[in-house]
Amino acid sequence: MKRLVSGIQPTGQLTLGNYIGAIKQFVALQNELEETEFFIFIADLHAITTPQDKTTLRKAIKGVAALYVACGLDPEKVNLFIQSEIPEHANLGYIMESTAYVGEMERMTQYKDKRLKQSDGIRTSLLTYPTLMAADILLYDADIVPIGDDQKQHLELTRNLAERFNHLYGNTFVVPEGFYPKTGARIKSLVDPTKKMSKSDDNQKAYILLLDEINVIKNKIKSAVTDSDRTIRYDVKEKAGISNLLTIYASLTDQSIKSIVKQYEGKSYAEFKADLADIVADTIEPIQKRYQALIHDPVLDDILDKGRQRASEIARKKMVKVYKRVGLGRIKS
Ligand code: ATP
Ligand code: LTN
Repeated sequence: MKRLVSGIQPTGQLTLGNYIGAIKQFVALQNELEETEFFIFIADLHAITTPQDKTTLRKAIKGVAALYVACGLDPEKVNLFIQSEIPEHANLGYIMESTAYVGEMERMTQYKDKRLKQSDGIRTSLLTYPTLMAADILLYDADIVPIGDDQKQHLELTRNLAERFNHLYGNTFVVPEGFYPKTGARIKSLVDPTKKMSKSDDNQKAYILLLDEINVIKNKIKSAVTDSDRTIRYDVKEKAGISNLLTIYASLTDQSIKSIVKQYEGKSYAEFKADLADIVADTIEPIQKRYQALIHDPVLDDILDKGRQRASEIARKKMVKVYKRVGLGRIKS
């Protein structure tokens, strides 16, 4: 049986970018992939690489879990759990720090970008973040890791670390493959379509939150930055805004961009945006209803307990093997 692993951070609230780039893929994959066990976790340890308010963080952890299920993740098929509840993630993270080189960490573009946004007080864990991510994946011998393309570099590093460790200590880890969505790999900001849609953006108009009010969502789409030209066509360089909206349209309706462009030949941006606003609203409204029903339901804790139990079983065994390979601790007589 193969294994699929992916994580999502409980920082801020989930955006349409997260939905299209990650959650929607998980939901499709859970129904498509046979003979594959799914491990999806809330990466709360990753969240504290930057300062967090503890009450907000606690709330976001369960909120993200509830939203995953509301978006269609099936707890019968998927082990959904919280990263910090499995201490082996941090344990293996340290082993990965002892496998990786500082130069490799410093070359990570996400680190370089995030460091620029902060002037001082940059936490060491922000630098070593990719080693924890590698641990998240290697702990479960993941074969498949679905991620947005912004995480490609981290996955490449994970593959290198797995190979390096296997070479140093003997074959221990499966070298994972990335799995990138065809459309919607990177949804862009609605205000500056050259940047990715990010929940940590300072401008609230840049992103659509899955829990934004429906009217707010529609307005954000309608006021998305486009260009002064009038034709609706896909051209990321010249028409980044419209191209981004086309990508969203295509992902949510499972149509090709080509057929959408044809459908809107001769139509105005306003018409196109109004239709897209309805499509986005129709996707998100039922998710919000399911979320409201679930967030205070004890069944959510049952789901997270069940996920933790299964994840823990595998993680514990793996760490015993890793410690043995590295020569840590004592051999039980
Ligand atoms: P931040 O925006 O605060 O940097 P993030 O949303 O990128 O955070 P995560 O919450 O860890 O970070 O992302 C979860 C998943 O969603 C990842 O697989 C990531 O690649 C994907 N994702 C995030 N933003 C987008 C986006 N704009 N388009 C497509 N996928 C995205
Ligand atoms: N770094 C990822 C979230 C993440 C992840 C993982 C994804 C943490 N651990 C393991 C896949 C597998 C992000 O910021 N999107």
